[in-house]
Amino acid sequence: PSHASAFDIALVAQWIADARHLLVLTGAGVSAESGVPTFRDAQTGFWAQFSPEDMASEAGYLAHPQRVWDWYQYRRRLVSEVAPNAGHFALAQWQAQHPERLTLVTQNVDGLHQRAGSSTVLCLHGNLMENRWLLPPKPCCDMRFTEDDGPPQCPGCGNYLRPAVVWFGENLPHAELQQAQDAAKGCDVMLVVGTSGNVYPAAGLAHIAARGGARVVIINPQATGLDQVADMRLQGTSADLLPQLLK
Ligand code: BJW
Repeated sequence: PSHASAFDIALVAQWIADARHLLVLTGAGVSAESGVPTFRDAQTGFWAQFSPEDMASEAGYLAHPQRVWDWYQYRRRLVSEVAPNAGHFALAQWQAQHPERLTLVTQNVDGLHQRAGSSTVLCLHGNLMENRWLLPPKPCCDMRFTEDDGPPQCPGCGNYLRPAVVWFGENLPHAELQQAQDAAKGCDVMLVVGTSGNVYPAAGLAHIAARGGARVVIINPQATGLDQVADMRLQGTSADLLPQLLK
C-alpha cells in the first residue's frame, strides 16, 4: 500500500538515525489499520455520517445528549475490541530504545499508543475512556449516583457527565500543549503521521518545527493540510512505513 520510493524511505530513515531529537505527531490515521475509523476520510470517516460540530462540541452535546453519548459509547466499545498495529509498536519500540530522543504527541483519544507500550505520550485531545463533569461539580455531583442508561446525569442538579476529550472551541490541556510546542522548537526531525493536519493548535506544531529549522516529514496515503510545510512526503500507511523508518 506504499507509493513512497525506497530511496526516500532510506533518506528519511537516515535523518531519523542522525536526529538528536525526534518529534512525532500522530492522528487518527495511525489507528486506521487497527480498525478505528478516522474522522475525515470519505466513506469510512465518522464525519461522512455526522457533522463534527454536532458530535464534538459542547453545544452539540447539550442539543442531543443521547445521540452524542451513544456515539461515544459505540467508540469506547470499538476501541476496547481492537489492538495496536505495527505503526504503534514501531514507535513504542523506538521510544524504549531511545527514551531521551523522542517526544510522542498524539491527537488520538483511543489509548492505542499506550497499549502498544509507549511510556510517555502527550495526549492533546484527551482520553476517550474517561468521563468528567460537563459543568463544575456541586456537592451533589457524585459519579456513583448517576443514571447509567443514556447520558449519565446527577440526580441532584442535572449536571451531565461527558467524555474527557477536547471538543471544538475548548482549550487543549495546557501542560501537554506547552511540552509539545517546546519539543517542536527543539527537534531536528518531525514526523507528521496519519493526520489531515487541519485541526489547530495541534497542526501548528509542524509550523513551529519548520520555523525552527527541523525537517518535517509527512506520512500519509493522501494529501494533507500541512503538505506545503513539509520537506518530504512519504505516501503510504503508518503500519507499513513506520517500521521501515524507525530502526
Ligand atoms: C492514514 C491511514 C493510514 C488514513 N496510515 N494515515 C486556527 C485556524 C482555524 C481554526 C482554528 C484555529 N485555531 C483553533 C481553531 C478552531 C478549531 C479548529 O482547528 N478548527 C479547524 C477544523 C478549522 N480548534 C479548536 O477548537 C481546538 N481548540 C482551540 O483551539 O482552543 C482555543 C480556542 C478556544 C475557543 C475558541 C477558539 C479557540 C480544539 C480542537 C479539538 C479537536 N477535537 C477532535 C475531537 C476529539 C474528541 C473525539 O475524538 O471525539 O479531535 S476533532 C477530531 O479532529 C479529533 C482529532 O484528534 C482531530 C484531528 O483529526 P485527525 O487525527 O487529523 O483525523 P482526520 O480524520 O482528519 O485525518 C485522518 C488522516 O489519516 C487523513 O489524512 C488520512 O489520509 C490519513 N490516513 N488511513 C496513515 N493507514
